[in-house]
Amino acid sequence: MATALLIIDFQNDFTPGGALPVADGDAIAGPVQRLADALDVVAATRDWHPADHSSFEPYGGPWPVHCVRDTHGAEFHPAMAEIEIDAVISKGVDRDDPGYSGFAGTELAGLLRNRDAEDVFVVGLATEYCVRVSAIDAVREELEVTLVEDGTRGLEVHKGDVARAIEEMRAAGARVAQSADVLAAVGR
Ligand code: VGL
Ligand code: ZN
Repeated sequence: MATALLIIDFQNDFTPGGALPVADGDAIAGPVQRLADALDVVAATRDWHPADHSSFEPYGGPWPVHCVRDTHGAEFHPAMAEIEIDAVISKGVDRDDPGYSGFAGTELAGLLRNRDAEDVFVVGLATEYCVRVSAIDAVREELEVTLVEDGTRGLEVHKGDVARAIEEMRAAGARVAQSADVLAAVGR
């Protein structure tokens, strides 16, 4: 059985200076890089929206325009350049698909299965949206799922959203750990 790091949407628009910034979103860089070095397979999702995506405010959605495909905002955060990524999964590609889950309508589950990666560590942005939904879908795919808490940050639109999301992931069957403990456990 192999280990995998699933990096959710560590993109310019979700980090300070971006269109939908997560406060401190860039602070996950260290844990994400250390985990990427230590785990067997690295898969990274990216929010990859058309310019008229239904989640955008001008089209009736809740969010400012963000992560429009092939724009600077949709590019991975510069810290990702240090990481050897085995697979990139684009999501939210269709106008009417919210694209919160890295698993819905993508090849991600099959890819992890092909690599025998059943032990999946989840990091990225934002904790209570794409990280939450992806981690819960990973449990549904019968993977062993660990949320690495210091490898994720949230938007916290409402106070307590991040804490509630973490409890929801735990209740669904995900473990919650800190990167130092994961690194110690895998012996690197
Ligand atoms: C996300 C809001 C809108 C995320 C994506 O990556 O968590 N959040 N699109
Ligand atoms: Zn989005």
